[in-house]
Amino acid sequence: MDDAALMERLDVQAIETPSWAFGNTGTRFKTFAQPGAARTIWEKIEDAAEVHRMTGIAPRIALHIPWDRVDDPGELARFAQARGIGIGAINPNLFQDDDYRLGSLAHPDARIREKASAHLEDCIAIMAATGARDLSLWFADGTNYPGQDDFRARRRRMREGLSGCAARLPADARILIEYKFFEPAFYYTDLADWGAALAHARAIGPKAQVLVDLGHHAQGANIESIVAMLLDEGKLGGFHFNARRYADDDLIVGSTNPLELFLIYAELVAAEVDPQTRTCTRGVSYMIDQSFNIEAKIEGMITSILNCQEAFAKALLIDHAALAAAQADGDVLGANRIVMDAFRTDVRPILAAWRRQRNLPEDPLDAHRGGDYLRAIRRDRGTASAASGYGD
Ligand code: RM4
Ligand code: MN
Ligand code: MN
Repeated sequence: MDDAALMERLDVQAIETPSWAFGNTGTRFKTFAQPGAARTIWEKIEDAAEVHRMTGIAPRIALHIPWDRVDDPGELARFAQARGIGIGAINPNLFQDDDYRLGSLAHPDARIREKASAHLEDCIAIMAATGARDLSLWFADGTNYPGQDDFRARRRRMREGLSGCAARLPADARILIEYKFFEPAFYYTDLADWGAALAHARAIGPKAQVLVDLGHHAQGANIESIVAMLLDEGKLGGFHFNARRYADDDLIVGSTNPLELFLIYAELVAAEVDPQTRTCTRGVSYMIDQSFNIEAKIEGMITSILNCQEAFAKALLIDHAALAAAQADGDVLGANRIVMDAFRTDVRPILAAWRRQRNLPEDPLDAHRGGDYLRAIRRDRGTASAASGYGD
C-alpha cells in the first residue's frame, strides 16, 4: 500500500473513549485523586473532546448509567456536539445494587430480573435521546459455589432477559454482549466466554452481537483467532480495548502486548477485504475500556488512541498477496516474516505526516501537555475526589 492510500485508510479509524476513565478511579485498594480530573459528566465530555482535538480519531464518548445520569440526556448529546464529539455506546449498570447479589437477568427471583430489565429499558430510552447505536452489556452474574444455582436455569433466564431487551431496541440499534471468564463471580460466570455470548447472539438474531474486551480472557488465549472467528460468523459487534498482564487490569491498550493488538488489527484489515466478512467488519465499534490509576487520565487516553492508530497503520502494511502465496506454498517462516515485517515497521513518521496534513498536532501528547486546556482544568477544577464508579 502506498503512502497516499495508507493515509486515506487511516482517516476511517474512529475509537470511542469511556466517560468513566476521565474521573478519579482506582483499584479496590486506593483511588489517587488527581489535580484537574473530571468531576461531572459535563467535564468528562470536555476531556473526551480534548482527546479528539489532539488525535482526530476519538469522535465519541461512551456513557455509563447511572454514573452519567442527568435529567435530560438529549442535553448531553447537544453539549457533546457543540464540542465536536458525539455520544457512543450506552453501558447499563447491573452490578452495583444490593438487589444484584445473586445476579441480575439470571437472578433466581423474577422480581429482580424485572428490575434489571426495567433498567435496560431506561438505558434504551437514553439511547433514543442521545442517538447512541450500541447498548453495551456486561453482567456480573455468576455463582461462587458448586450447587449454588442451576446452570441451565440461569442460562434460560439470561436468554429471556437478553431477548426481551433486544426486542425493545430502536431500529438500527443493537445489543453488544460482553463476556468475561471470571470476576466478580469466582466459580461460574453466566457469560464466561465467546461461546456463551455467541450462542445467545445467534439465537436472538441480527440485533445482538458479541463484544470482545481484551482483558477478559484466560492467560495465553489467542484473541486474534477469536476475532477472526466472530467476524466469520458475522457476530463481532465491538471491542473494549485495554491491556492486561495478570487479571482484568484495564491498562493502556497495547502497553503490555503490542504484538497482540497488531495481530487483532491484522485480522480486521484482512476481514474487510473479504466479501464474506466485509459488512460485519465495517459495523464493528471500537471502544476503550480502561481505568487510569496512577497515570494522568487525558494523557493515558491519548496514548491509548495513538497505540490503536499505530497498530492499525502497521496492520495496513501487511502484503496480503505475498502472504497468501507463502501460505499456499506452505512457507511457514516466509509467511510469518511477512506479518512480522509489517509489525516491525516504524510508522511514526507517516503518522506524523498524516496529522500534519490534517492540521492536528504532530505530537498529540506533547501538544496536550503544553496546551491551554490542561492548564485551565488544573486551575479551575482543583483536586476533587470525584465519584465515577470504579474503585470509589
Ligand atoms: C467489567 C467490564 C465492563 C465494565 C465493568 C464495570 O470488567 O469490562 O465492560 O463495564 O467491568
Ligand atoms: Mn469491558
Ligand atoms: Mn473488564
